[in-house]
Amino acid sequence: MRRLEILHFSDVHLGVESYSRIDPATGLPSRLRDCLDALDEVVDLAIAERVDLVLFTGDMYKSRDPSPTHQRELAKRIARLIRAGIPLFMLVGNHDLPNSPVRAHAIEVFETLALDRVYVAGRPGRHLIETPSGPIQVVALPWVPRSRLIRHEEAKNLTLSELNQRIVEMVTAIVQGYAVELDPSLPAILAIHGQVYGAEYGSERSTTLGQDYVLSLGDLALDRFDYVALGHIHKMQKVRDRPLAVYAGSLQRTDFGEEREEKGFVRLTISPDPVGERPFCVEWRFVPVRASRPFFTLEVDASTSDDPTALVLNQIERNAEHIRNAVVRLRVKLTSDNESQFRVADVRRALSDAHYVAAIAREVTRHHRRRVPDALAEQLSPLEALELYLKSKNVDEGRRAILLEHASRLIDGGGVA
Ligand SMILES: [Mn+2]
Repeated sequence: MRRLEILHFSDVHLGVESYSRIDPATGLPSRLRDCLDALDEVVDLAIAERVDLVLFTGDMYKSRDPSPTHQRELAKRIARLIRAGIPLFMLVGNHDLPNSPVRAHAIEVFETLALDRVYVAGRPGRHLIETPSGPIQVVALPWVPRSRLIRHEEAKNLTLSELNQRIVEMVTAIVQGYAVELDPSLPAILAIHGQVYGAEYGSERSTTLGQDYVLSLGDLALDRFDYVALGHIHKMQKVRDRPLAVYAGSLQRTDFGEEREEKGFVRLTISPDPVGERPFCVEWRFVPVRASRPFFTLEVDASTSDDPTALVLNQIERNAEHIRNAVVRLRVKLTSDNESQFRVADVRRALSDAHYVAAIAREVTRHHRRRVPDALAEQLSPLEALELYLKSKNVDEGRRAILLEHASRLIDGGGVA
């Protein structure tokens, strides 16, 4: 065997298009473009470096019902790999799976077509893949839906954690069964879509993380594998060293929980190693994706400012580099005293270099109301009271005059039908 060059990527989520601008010419959302550009970087590098295998560890789409446009765009990229003679192995993730086992999963069509060098794992299995540099073994563990392993009558008497425990036991036994059948003279990869113990995930992901089964890598006959390719968690991370186990992470950020995560994919080389415990050694590097859309949160504490708008505009200017082309959210702290001085239209205009403004969130601290002494309150006319109120809210004079004029007309107009 020669050196095996492998590219591992994951969690594409074609169809996640929130925070998009709509291209007026094509009507397509800009975040679809982002996803496709990232996917192109994967395919371009695989072809430029003539890798032996491209490995995808699940969640190709946002949902199990991708649109024809999403399917066509993926098919174009797969066709490029096929033309270049590069084998592609794809795992099915939870987002790609239908509810019913008789329905097709979202990438099943590529299996049904029986394409040369394209492998799709919708269920656990052991695969022998011929690559330009020799054969490699892949044990596949796609997402396993609860309903496929445990019958409904059985499941209804179990708690969630008992159910998950059962799934972990079954899945672990399946992997161990495949592991003993592996040829120790050939390199072997374990490819998993799912959560494993010891992995970290972003704070704001509103998925089912926490409710699903969690695998313990140490129980999965790891001494038989040279690399564990992981998918499902969007944060790129190495989970262990021997054998190397890595979450490639997603190619794009899907929400602000992933703001600080670097996005990309994994390039690894498996080469013969005459001295090691296994006959192979693995080197790897993380390749950042240039097309990954930055996310940026700007927090401004304007609670002591007389002119919160000016303060925020100044902060926007200082952070211009982070804001340009990014999905931006602004969080500004105000008080009930200066809230009315915050001119959101001006702020929005100043953010026009952003790719998308996700939110301008005001956090207002309510001060104790300035109470008008009771005796005085008795003497005030409604208009005078309103004027006092507007002054206390720092509404400027011109606007105050307009509001008072309208109020006066309302009060004098009297009769409401
Ligand atoms: Mn997933």
